[in-house]
Amino acid sequence: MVDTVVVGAGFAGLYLLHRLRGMGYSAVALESADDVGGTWYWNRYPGARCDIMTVDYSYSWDPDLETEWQWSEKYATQPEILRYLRHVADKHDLRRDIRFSTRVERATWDQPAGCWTIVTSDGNEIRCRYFVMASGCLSVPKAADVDGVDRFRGEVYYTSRWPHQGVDFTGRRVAVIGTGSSGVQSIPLIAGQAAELTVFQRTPNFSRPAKNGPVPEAKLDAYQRDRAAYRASARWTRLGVPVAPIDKGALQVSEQERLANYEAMWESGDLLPPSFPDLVLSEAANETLCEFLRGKIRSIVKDPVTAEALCPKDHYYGTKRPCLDSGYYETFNLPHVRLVDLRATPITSITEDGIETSAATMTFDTIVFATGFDAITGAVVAVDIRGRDGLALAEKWAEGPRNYLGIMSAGFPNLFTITGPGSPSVLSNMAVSIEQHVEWITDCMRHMRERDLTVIEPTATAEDGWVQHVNDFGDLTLYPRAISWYTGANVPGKPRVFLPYVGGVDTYRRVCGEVVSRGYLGFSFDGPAGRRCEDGVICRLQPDVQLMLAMIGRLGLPPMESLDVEGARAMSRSFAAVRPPGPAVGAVVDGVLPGAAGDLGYRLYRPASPGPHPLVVYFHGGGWVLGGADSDDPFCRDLAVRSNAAVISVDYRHAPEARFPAAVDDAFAAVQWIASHAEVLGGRSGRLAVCGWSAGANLAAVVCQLARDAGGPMLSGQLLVAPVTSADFTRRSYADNAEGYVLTRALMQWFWDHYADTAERNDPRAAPLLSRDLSRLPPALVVTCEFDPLRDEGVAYAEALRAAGGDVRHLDCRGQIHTSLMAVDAIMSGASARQEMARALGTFLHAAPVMAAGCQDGRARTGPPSSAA
Ligand code: N01
Repeated sequence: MVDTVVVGAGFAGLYLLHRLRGMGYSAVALESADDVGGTWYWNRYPGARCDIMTVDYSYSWDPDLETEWQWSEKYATQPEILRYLRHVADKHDLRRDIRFSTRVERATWDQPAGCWTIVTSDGNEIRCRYFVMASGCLSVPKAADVDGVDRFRGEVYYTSRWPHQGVDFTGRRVAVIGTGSSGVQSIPLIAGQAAELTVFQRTPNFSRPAKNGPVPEAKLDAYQRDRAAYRASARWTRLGVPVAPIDKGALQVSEQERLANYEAMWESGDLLPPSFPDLVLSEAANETLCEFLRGKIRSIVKDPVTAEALCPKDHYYGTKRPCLDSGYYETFNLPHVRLVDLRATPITSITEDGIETSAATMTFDTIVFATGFDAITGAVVAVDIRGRDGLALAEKWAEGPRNYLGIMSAGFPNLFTITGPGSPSVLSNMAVSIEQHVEWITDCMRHMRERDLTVIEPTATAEDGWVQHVNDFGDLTLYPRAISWYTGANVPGKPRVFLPYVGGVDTYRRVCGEVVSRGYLGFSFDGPAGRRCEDGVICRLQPDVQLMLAMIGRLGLPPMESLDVEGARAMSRSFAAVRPPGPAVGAVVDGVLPGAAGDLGYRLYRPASPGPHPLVVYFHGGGWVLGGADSDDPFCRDLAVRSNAAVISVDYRHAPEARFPAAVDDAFAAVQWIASHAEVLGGRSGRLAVCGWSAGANLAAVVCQLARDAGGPMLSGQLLVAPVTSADFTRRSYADNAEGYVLTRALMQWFWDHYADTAERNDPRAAPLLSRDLSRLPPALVVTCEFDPLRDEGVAYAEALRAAGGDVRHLDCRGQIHTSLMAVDAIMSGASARQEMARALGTFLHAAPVMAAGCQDGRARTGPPSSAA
């Protein structure tokens, strides 16, 4: 029995062994190769080298190593990296705990004993408390899924399993299948030897010149000046490499500035240069880079047909792993090199003598498969791992991996994965991510030892929450759209799930730290000291909402309620001035209409399609105290574009200058005027809905009640976004979300105090939820946000409308805060809710309008709706 069995003796396994030993744990590493090195042991093809600068792609845990090992090049070759890992193994005497040429076949959790039984390829059994898969993300070669491979009588090589003695291609006719990093790196060197080289390309990949050479001076300076500080800064970057971020998007700068950045990127020979943050988010932004790179390919490759075939057009830059190369595109200008575009002429089979495509039969002496890996999950599910109650990990992950933090999976106690799915892994500098996992896992073991705990396992709640969070983050980006090994799409039959965590090394590290500081949130422990569990979900906000809150936090602004009214209005205006403008609409017209006590401004947004359009009267938010057409402008634009309705955002008098019921009187007067002037406004008569956000939604709800009681105007629907429906602060959402989510309990109190006297707050024109009669109102969509003090009063209003027989839908926006749905083009996770709102408006406005009660039964009622108070 050993404390820990480690699978793999690559970058991760070696550090883990060292660290475990230092902490006094017994450990054995099982390695299928006959030496250390992992990926750098196997991938010996010509041209194999790293493409993150080697000073970054190296260990930071041994300070002496940092000075005693000098990298000869910016991007070290495979032999040099392998020498480095061997040196580390020798220096720290790690080999004595590694069993080479030993493959792990099976691992079974022994519940009563609380340990794992590991069965190896030589038939041995090892029992251990902890079992750690340090088996690498790119270690299981993808099976050759081309018909007839076994028939070929010539030589066959796989870049991922290259012969140790090397291959001499001199005088040979060579085929290379695959143009990922391995193909792109090896093709120029194979072309240098071969008599003929034919490259079979299914999908062109983006590649930039590596410009290899000595480590750049600036980099070396930064690194040598203070190595510890340099490494520390890498740990808190998005990609695990110290790069100064650019805070503007590609579409926010001039074309000149954008192209200058792309040119610098091309010249840098750096895989991860400073780049625009919207490249991973926006199709339009990314396309500018794609086109720049296509231009480079066209300028290098002389034959225009070949150049065009080499231009990636089916994915956005970065969504398939981009490459760095040394003369890749130039290789296609050589007379003995040709490209076969498999999209145009697919391989039909491999024959005894060569390769047959739909267009030709070609003869070869040698075929090289550079066809990639069953990435990220492949090596983990390759072992028959059985957890509690015989649960097979491969079965549990049949529809895609499920785990917590990418580190542990429920049902598999004491099993850890290093750089597993759901962690930054392949989207980061692997050296940094490996060290973080090794340290987190071993710290966790120490935590358990110190507390007399022997078994750890994530809870189902925590795991579900993490899987959701990983997917939420991925879905914000362009990554999941590509057919790539990031999504498992390269392996036939593998479930298509975006596998890595896209939130970045820094965010991920913070989250892992928070899990620990909250008592290992989401993990259950057992052992002689008893059972303990702090259950919960670590990331509940939508990722972009979380980032927005962090950014607002960094501004260090005073709470709005601590300001005077003018100060609060100025703060609101300054927010409006810096956010994205929202989509373009057909026309924007500013005008005035008669309110209850004087003219009111309005802003009309017409869709680009030919009118007349149905009309939506919109009331802005701002606690009846601040805001206006400007503050809610992007949302109104978005609504107009998505719903194809004309949106008319009307002003109303603000408190405290004009207190309750001035805003209500204005809102109702505006709706009445718009209803009778629809055609003048370019709208369609008889198709009118109301909408509002926050205090504006309060007014929209009240207007519907007033219109019903007054016998008109006829309204087709009401869209209430995060509405204020009562002044009751005792609901749970007020306690849960009192602080931290922009709209605070204190701010809401401040708004109410400015708007209405305490006695007036029970008037249903201030608190529509308190109306005694909620029947015969227009169909409604009530939208609430999970982290909003107003959430429960919105829910209560939807329930009350339904109880009164209304046609009402409630949309609960998971992970959103009160203000986030308004942040068009900033909070992308709100887009589906905004689409849902637009769809609801479309349904309202294309159905027959609801007749106000008075019109239907001839008993028009005027005055305020009846109060339940
Ligand atoms: O594998 P890949 P790789 N018929 O999956 C094609 C890392 N790495 O070994 O895209 C025809 O990227 C496949 O086509 P398609 C790095 O993270 C790093 O090159 O599926 N073609 C693709 O072109 C990298 O991303 C370095 O349409 C077939 C190619 O084979 C990762 O490892 C160096 C096919 C596979 O490309 C994997 O790279 C090397 C078929 N049946 C690798 N099946 C560094 O520089 C597959 N293909 C550090």
